Amino acid sequence: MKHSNLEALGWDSWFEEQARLLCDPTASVARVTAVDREQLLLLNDIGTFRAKLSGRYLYESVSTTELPCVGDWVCVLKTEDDQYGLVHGILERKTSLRRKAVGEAAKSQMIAANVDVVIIAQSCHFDFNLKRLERYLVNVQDGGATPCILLTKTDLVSAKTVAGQLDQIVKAGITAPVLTLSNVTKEGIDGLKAVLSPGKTYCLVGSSGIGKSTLINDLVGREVLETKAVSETGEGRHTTVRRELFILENGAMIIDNPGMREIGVLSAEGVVEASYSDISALSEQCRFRDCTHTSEPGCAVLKALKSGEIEAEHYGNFIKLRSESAFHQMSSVEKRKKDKNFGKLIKSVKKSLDED
Ligand SMILES: Nc1nc2c(ncn2[C@@H]2O[C@H](COP(=O)(O)OP(=O)(O)OP(=O)(O)O)[C@@H](O)[C@H]2O)c(=O)[nH]1
Ligand SMILES: [Mg+2]
Ligand SMILES: [Zn+2]
Repeated sequence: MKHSNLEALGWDSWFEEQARLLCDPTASVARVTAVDREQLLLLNDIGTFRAKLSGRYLYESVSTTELPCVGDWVCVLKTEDDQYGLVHGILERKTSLRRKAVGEAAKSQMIAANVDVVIIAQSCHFDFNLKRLERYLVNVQDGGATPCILLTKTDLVSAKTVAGQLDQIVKAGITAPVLTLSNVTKEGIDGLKAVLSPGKTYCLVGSSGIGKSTLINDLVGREVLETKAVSETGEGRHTTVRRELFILENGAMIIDNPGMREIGVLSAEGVVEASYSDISALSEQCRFRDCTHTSEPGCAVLKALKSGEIEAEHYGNFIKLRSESAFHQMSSVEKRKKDKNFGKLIKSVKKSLDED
């Protein structure tokens, strides 16, 4: 296997090693740029092509809880005569962005894989929400990518409103970098472009109608994505319906996503704590190492709450997020159910493969 020009797509020696262990010697590797049901759009150093999951992969990977998603690196077999490539494995993910499926405590949904930076976008106009921002930050932290915050539509609010929002972010102890921009006046776009590095993958997430696709069109330099004004009735709100990776002129990669109405928190033990830097710093001074900061004597977090050093609302968000996080809610019943759901998914994919 030779992967001379894949570095531009994020390939490195770490993935090379994964491929050596996992891929058939006759296979090559490619990156998933979009997923349409069971059909994948792949990209390698030669170009873009379509692929499907091999039956063998599906049968053998029942223990793997994930199917390929945008950003994944896969092992694929394809001859020149084949219309579709056949994917027989996913390389281990360096990072992932997931969310908790709405309404189901322990079920996760993949958003994207092998992302370097997640750009959490909120519109200054009717969308700014600190609690939601914190939820995204927890999920980004959980998957191992780096967060960056982007406030859009600055043309629709006063400079004072933007400054107030920036101030709230800082006051909440959020240390991620924050950028602001308007797709209309283009103010701030150069600032964003300056942080997008070649060979790195960025994932743009946020609510519907905040200008994600408009921004990507601007960055790509042509209308690769449909954009639409949010309707007053709230009907048909989502303009973008699939996740898709685009390569910018400077070589940076950016993933567009459908708007998310809810972001369920899904995190391993300790991740919520880790993304609240002020609370985790205080917790070093708690009397008990496993302090939950709710009722224990000698709790430094409760002390700071009493003295007003941390705000009640901030503390409340932390407690709520932690109790919501999948780790806390996962029961053995749900774990079993999760396995069953995956089995069902495999079955439906197999069925659709058989139909082709
Ligand atoms: N005033 C103003 N309008 C904007 C800005 N950015 C985007 N819009 C408009 O907002 C509407 C929604 O933009 P989209 O780019 O489709 O939003 P999206 O985030 O991709 O939405 P989904 O695909 O549904 O998630 C469109 O009518 C855009 O023209 C901005 O910075 N300022
Ligand atoms: Mg969109
Ligand atoms: Zn404590």
